Amino acid sequence: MSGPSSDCLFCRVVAGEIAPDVVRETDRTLAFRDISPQAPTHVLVVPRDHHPTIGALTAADPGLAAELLAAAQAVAEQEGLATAGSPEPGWRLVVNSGPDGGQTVHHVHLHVLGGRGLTWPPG
Ligand code: DGP
Repeated sequence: MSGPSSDCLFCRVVAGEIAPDVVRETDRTLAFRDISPQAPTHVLVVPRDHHPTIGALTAADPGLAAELLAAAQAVAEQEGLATAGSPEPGWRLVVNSGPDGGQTVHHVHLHVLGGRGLTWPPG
C-alpha cells in the first residue's frame, strides 16, 4: 500500500493537515521532531508514501527503504550527532514494528535519537 490513508496520522502530517516541526525533506521522505521526545534529539523519518511497517516498505519498495536510511544518516549529521567521516558523538536508529515492537503509529517511521548517552537494553 502506498496511497495516502485518511485515518493515518503520519499521512496527515505528510499532507500538511498537521503541521510538524520539519527538520529535513526530500521528494520521498520527511523528517520532523517527535511530539514526545525521548532524548535531546528525537526526529522521526517517514516516507511520504504510506507503508504500515518496515517489512511492508522493504517488500514493496526497497529503494525507498534505502532512501529512508540515508535520510536518517543525513538527519544525524545535520543534528551534530555524527559526521560523514565519524560516528561520534553517536546516535541510535530505532524502528518499532508491530505490537511487541511497540509500534503505535502504523506508517513506518525511523526514530533518530541522540544528544545524550543512551542505555541498552531498551525496555
Ligand atoms: P512508535 O511507538 O514507534 O509508533 O512511535 C510513534 C511516535 O510518534 C511516538 O514517539 C510519538 C510520535 N507522535 C505521535 N503523534 C505525533 C504527532 O502528532 N506529531 C509528532 N511530531 N509526533 C507524534
